[in-house]
Amino acid sequence: MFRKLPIVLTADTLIERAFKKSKKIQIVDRNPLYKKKKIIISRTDSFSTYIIDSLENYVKKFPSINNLSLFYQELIDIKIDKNKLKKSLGAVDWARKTCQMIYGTQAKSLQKSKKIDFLMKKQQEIYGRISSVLKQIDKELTNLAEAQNIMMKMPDIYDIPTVVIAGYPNVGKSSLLRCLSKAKPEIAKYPFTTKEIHVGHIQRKEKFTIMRFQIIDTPGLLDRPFSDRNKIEQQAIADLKFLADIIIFIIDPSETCGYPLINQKKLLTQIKKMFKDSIFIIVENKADFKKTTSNYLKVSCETKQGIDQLIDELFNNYKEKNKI
Ligand SMILES: Nc1nc2c(ncn2[C@@H]2O[C@H](COP(=O)(O)OP(=O)(O)O)[C@@H](O)[C@H]2O)c(=O)[nH]1
Ligand SMILES: [Mg+2]
Repeated sequence: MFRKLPIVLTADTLIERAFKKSKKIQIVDRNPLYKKKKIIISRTDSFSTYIIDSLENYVKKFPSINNLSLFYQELIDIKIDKNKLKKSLGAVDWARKTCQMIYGTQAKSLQKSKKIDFLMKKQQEIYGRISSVLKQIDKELTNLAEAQNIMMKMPDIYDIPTVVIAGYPNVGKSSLLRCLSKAKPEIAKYPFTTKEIHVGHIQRKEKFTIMRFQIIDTPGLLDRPFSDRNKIEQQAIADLKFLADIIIFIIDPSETCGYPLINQKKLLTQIKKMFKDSIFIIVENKADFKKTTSNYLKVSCETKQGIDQLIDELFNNYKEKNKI
């Protein structure tokens, strides 16, 4: 999602790179005076433009946080101080404009003069003033770099219909995610816990379009009673509310998962209370091993029985609720 953000450099590194690039410039001219003049002008231009363009790129490519989905806004809120970030972006934009102004006004006097001493003095002045502006925003650049670093590690979650899988450990959540996904699920870090988030996708051709779901397994989050949670985990669960159009809750009637059926049903009641707006599909897994007489859909991740029916239910329930 945010992997392609530009890498924000510190003031010193930016200046160093701008110098390095400008020093590579050579000019061929038989007239030694013109040659010197042209080199000074071109190098000054290269130095200034490199810095102005970099600053512009940092601000332009930064995602507008208010336009992101609520899930990301919440994630970002936990890790990043939005006001501080706004201030940093503002400061970087101010620096860009200031550098542009410094270069714009001074560049004209470079063009007019033929005195190498004067040209060199002007060049040094431009270098000095631009460098000093950059140094003033060094802290802001570091802030931006930190914010980007956090965002780049965020899981790729898109604004498309989303299925979240819940149920006690070992009931078959990861197995079901693999069963339903077209490709191997991607694994990303949940930015503020040690937990991971596993994301797969499923799509189906409908009458007029291709309908696509992302399916998410959040190991360690929706698999225990909520009273056991620390604050950060509670927040992570709360964030999932913005995502979960559908919850697939898996029950393991064989109890080979190690948890009695009665506890599994208690967890279901808890999750239902928390995810009031989501569609619930309750499945009994491990049907190859044990089946009950309940009305729940019976599936097996081993033999794939019931999986096609589950996929039908996913698409049909979503379409029905959203009147598609
Ligand atoms: N017999 C049988 N075993 C299953 C089935 N689905 C999962 N398992 C097994 O149950 C164990 C836990 O599965 P896993 O997907 O890791 O559960 P999770 O902890 O909920 O993600 C694994 O050993 C799986 O092989 C199934 O449909 N039938
Ligand atoms: Mg698992």
